[in-house]
Amino acid sequence: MSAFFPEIKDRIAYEGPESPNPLAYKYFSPDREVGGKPMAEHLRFAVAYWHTMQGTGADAFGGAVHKRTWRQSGDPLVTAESTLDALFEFITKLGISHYCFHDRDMAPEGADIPESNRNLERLVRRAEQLQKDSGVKLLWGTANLFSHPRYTHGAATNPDPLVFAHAAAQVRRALDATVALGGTGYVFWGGREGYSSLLNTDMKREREQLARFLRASVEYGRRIGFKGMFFIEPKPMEPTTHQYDFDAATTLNFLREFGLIDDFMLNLEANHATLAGHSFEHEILTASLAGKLGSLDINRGNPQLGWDTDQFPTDMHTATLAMWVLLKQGGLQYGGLNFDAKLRRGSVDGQDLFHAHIGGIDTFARALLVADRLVRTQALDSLIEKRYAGYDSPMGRKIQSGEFDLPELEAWAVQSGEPTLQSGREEALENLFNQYLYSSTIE
Ligand code: XLS
Ligand code: CA
Ligand code: CA
Repeated sequence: MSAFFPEIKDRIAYEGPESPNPLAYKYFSPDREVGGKPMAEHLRFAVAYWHTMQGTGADAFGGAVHKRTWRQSGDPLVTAESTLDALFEFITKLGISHYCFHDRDMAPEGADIPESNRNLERLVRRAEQLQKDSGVKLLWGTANLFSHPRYTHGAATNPDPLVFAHAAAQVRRALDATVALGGTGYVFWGGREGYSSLLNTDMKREREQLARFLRASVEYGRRIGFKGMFFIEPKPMEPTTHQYDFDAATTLNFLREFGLIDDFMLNLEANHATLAGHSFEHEILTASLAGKLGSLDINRGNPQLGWDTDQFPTDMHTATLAMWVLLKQGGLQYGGLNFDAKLRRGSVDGQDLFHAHIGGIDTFARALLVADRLVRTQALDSLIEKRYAGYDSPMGRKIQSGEFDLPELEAWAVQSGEPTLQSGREEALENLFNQYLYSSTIE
């Protein structure tokens, strides 16, 4: 139990908002009941295998600086096994419930497809056992279709059908693994599915290929008994200049255009939302209104840097608005809150992984409490409703029923005269929101 994080002796405990202990939760109290169910069930936090276990702090200007005891072996399979063991020790000590992985996070790529498959099967068997022993669960699985050199020009959208086939082979096995491990979701993030120049790109063909790939993947997944949800994760750019799954609205349109809308929901990431020029809450609401809010990748970008920095989430404002929308749609049936976030290069210690996750967990735990209070008091919703009260008048109702024509409305406008301009009260509402945010009542 203490093989990889000996400096953390016990499971991180809830000690309340005034605790001076940096290795304790101030707000996350898993069994506390919120709106009829335990806090932990609302949040379903997941650790991201790729960042948390495999992050090295490398950036474009320098290599690995985060040294980890679980990757000391020179043998890739032995390293894969100890990385998996370390993941379970970490999640257990954190006291949360889930993880997410890419096929190539869990098991190293072999010399050919059969060897890669054998590696994955071996690690999946070990993960099954670790899940059984610890009670930790898989939230979602995915395939890494972007790191290997063969995917330089994309996977499903690659101009070469043999690359398309390699990607299909990988998704097949990643789906097998997700089913074996009981994942409730399977994610497709675009990876290199996009383009850097229209001078060499047949966009029509590439989008059609992507749709064919997704359809075949859904068919295979259902055939092998996958009962969870398929998610698409939008991102506007990086690594390509223009990704086909740009944002929630673009992705929903793509799914509708190709008849895939019934088979997918969206996995939305905060940093991808801001890269697309949106707020996280805008993306979440866009998906929720379409009945397609499936899961969240929680992190944050950096407005000064403007790229996909994947920092741990600490912004209460955004987190609260996210939880507010989420509660109003009745939670996430198949998804959860996945920490797709990495340590800064200078945070070199294993202990920093605990500080980072504790901060993110507490941010969303407090956000859940504030959002729950906002929903219960209807403080904002009742004011929003009032703003549209004109539609409760006889003519307002008529307009809403759609049974009107333009001359009729002209006659009404002439008879009624100029409308009174009403204040939107934006500043007052910001104050009200802050009052909820910083109130100690929820504690
Ligand atoms: C990259 C994505 C990726 C997906 C899973 O920017 O966030 O990590 O979540 O492939
Ligand atoms: Ca992500
Ligand atoms: Ca990201």
